[in-house]
Amino acid sequence: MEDGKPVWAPHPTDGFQLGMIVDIGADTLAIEPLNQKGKTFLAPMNQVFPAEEDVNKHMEDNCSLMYLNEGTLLNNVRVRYSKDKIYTYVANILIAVNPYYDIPKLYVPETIKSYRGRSLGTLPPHVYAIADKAYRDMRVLKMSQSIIVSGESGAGKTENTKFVLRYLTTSYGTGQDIDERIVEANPLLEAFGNAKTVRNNNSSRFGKFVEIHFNEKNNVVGGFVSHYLLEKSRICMQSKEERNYHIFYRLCAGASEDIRQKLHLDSPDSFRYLNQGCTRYFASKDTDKQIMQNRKSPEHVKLGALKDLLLDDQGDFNRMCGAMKKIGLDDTEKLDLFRVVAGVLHLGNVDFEETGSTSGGCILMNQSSPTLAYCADLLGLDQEDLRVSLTTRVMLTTAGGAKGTVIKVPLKVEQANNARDALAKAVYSCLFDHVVRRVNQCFPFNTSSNFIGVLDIAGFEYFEHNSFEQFCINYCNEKLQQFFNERILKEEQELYQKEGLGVSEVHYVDNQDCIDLVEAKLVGILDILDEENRLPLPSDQHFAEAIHSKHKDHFRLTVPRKSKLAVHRNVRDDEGFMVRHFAGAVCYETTQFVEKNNDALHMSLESLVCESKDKFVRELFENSNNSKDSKQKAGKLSFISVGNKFKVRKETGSSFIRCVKPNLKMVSHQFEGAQILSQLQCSGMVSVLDLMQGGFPSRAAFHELYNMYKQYMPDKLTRLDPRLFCKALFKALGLNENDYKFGLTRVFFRPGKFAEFDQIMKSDPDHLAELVKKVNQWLV
Ligand code: AOV
Ligand code: MG
Repeated sequence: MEDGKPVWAPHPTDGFQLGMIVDIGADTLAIEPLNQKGKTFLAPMNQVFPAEEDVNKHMEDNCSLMYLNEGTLLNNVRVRYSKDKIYTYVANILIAVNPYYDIPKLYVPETIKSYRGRSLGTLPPHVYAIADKAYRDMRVLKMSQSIIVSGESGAGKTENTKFVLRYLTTSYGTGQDIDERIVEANPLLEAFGNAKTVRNNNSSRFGKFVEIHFNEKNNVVGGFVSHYLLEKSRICMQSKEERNYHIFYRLCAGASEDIRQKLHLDSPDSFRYLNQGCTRYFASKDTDKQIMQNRKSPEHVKLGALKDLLLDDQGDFNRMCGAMKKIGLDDTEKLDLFRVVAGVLHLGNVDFEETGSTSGGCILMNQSSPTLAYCADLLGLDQEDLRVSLTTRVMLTTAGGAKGTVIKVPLKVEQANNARDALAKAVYSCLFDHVVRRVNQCFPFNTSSNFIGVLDIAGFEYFEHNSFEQFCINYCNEKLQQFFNERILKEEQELYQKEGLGVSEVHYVDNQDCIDLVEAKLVGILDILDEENRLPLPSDQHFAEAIHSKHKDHFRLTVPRKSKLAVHRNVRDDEGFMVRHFAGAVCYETTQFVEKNNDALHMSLESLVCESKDKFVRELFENSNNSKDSKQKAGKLSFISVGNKFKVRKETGSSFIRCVKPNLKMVSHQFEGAQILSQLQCSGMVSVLDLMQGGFPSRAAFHELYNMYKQYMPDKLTRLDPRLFCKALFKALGLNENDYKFGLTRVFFRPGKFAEFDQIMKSDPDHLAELVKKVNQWLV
């Protein structure tokens, strides 16, 4: 960095601000902001970066900039966002900023058509270009492809995933039902697996990997959805401004009178599982306005539905029913789903109170209420059996040598509440498994040559209170980050090698130690947790102690400072642990870890539902193999497998889409620099830039350059083969030899140098004539 040249220096809210270096200290720089003369401030040297000469210029591929660093990346993304150009490449990686409004024509059928068969970079950056690249790679390399979509909640992962699916089925489908079904499965999955949270009105509370399968002619033949980690705690409890899964409210709002009566439905306010959170769709006026802009459906506008917030769920109910019909669910199947949903709602309303007797058990509160009867009826259970199973627990005693005597232990109120909630969670999560299974039956295929898979899982999460869910999600992301590092960095090095560039190896931070900390046999946190669950009296506290004692001096693990955990709750020091993830340190509270890993449904309840009179309910449990041990394994395996899936599937090609949330208000045209910067850092984009800055990020094949520039050049030169043509041209132009390298098939440029070269070639005619003269001279 030189004196007098503009630099990007840290700014608390914008991320970076433009300034000039006015003094250089030992490890700090004195910076004078460009727009605030005289307001000089100090900044750490490693947080100040050279800026481009023209900061209003933007590039489709960030690697075409002269300086590759977090300052120029953030600025490039910002300038583009302000012009509604939400997509930007960093080499082959796509950055997608959520616009929070419908950008005209961005996704229309004509746009889909225009991207078909076009290589990356020939048209403006787009999620369609990534989809088409995956398709072409699959066809040419005869190899399945994965597209990994990541980003924080509300960044646009699910929307972009849907655009990819829509693109592939439209462009490469056979025009049959199946294409439409792959797209229409989404509303159904979202009804059961999405909910309103403070971060996203339509937040996916499960991860998914959607595969589109192709035959040997590379046409769409079917699809397959795998899902991971449905957030179960939400079924029984939501925070104030959040909601339960959409389906509950939609059913209450939209069901026909006939169904309402059959299922004894009422307003959401009357159900415990719904009335702790917000029972309406939109929490604030701001989001209402936003949604109003987003939703263009005529029925909304006509009904003035946004005033009456309930009506939105009604509209969504109708849309969902439409989608169900399109994918082939008949009325009986639909009613099966609704019956179980209603059953869960009524189950939630069952209340207990102390008996007052010495046995210390509990009884049903308000015995005359029909709640229990409704629930038993809807789930096909015997009312009396249900009551007994909720208030007692069957245990096998070993006392007095009489091995295996069955006794019934009365439950305390709190235990009965837990049993009820465990049952609700088990029923609903089996129902969700069923929905996914059912959706998969809608696009079956006999044979498939290859697939393109799209992974949409929650990104790295870090809240004020972090529990088991965040732990699982962050662990998944740790695995995905490792995969990203290996893929991007390894590929880059392999390319340099293949082209004979002789560039020294690039280094990156390996996070294997963090992954081991979680998944290692016996000493990994997951195994320690399982071990805890096997104890007669598992406790969160003992679990935390076990972790700390097994990993005393682990670089990635520390005991959180008291202040961190104990701010709002009375949590003891040892009831938590802090993990240094690749994206930052996160403090986990172990409260409820044991319970959440377990979600134990006690034996009597389990056998009760397994023997339900209702065939549908019975099958829900049969198919999901709900026995405690296998369920525990399956639950854990499902998220381990998110990460492992990619390890095993190294043989698939992969592309990355990094989604970015522009602001916390969920509004359009607002770019909050600092928090966008932190997302770019977390997603590994900044490390990629570091790699590129030291390497040769822009590259062009000889024949491409030849075709691009031969029109400007004299005949003598165009008779050379493309490689020699380029060599001669570069020499004639007097390009600095440090700025580029010739590989076997292409030329590699240092950051920004290709753009410089291109500018010379496309300069005004006089200048070009001058150039041609030079080339001629050189050739003589
Ligand atoms: P997420 O999948 O990343 O969050 P979504 O894909 O659900 O985020 O996006 C959140 C909301 O942003 C959507 O409901 C849209 O209103 C809006 N949005 C996203 N992308 C676009 C786009 N390209 N054009 C217009 N609006 C968009 V989460 O599932 O919460 O992690 O868990
Ligand atoms: Mg989502």
